[in-house]
Amino acid sequence: MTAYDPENIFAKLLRGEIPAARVYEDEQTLAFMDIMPRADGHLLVIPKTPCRNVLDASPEQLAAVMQTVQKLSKAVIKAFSADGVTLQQFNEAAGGQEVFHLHFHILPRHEGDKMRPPG
Ligand code: D5M
Repeated sequence: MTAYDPENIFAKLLRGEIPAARVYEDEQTLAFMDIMPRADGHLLVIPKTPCRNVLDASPEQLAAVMQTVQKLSKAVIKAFSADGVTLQQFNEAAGGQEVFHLHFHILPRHEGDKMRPPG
């Protein structure tokens, strides 16, 4: 697997080199609004430590990120009066990954809605 690139955009965001609409932070994870939202309230959750994707993640990184994903999934359902959430996560270019720092998408969903296409 390709090595972690510390110049990826989420690494820059973690270092404060580029802005982000941060919505949640704890010792191990950060969550912010997706810049190309496919649903209102579309969030991304990332570990604060270097990690390319799920294939590269330690059990501790996975546990921390998933705990934040669960917490924020419940929070966005409340905040957006949603009926559920879609979680998305991509690994390597062939798997649809574009930013090579582990991240989970949280997309609030409403009964009968259609998720907007990327872009
Ligand atoms: O796609 C990467 C996702 O990350 C995509 O939904 C856009 C989002 N993105 C890219 N740059 C930013 C910044 N600067 N802030 C917030 N969101 C961003 P994936 O296919 O999941 O790797």
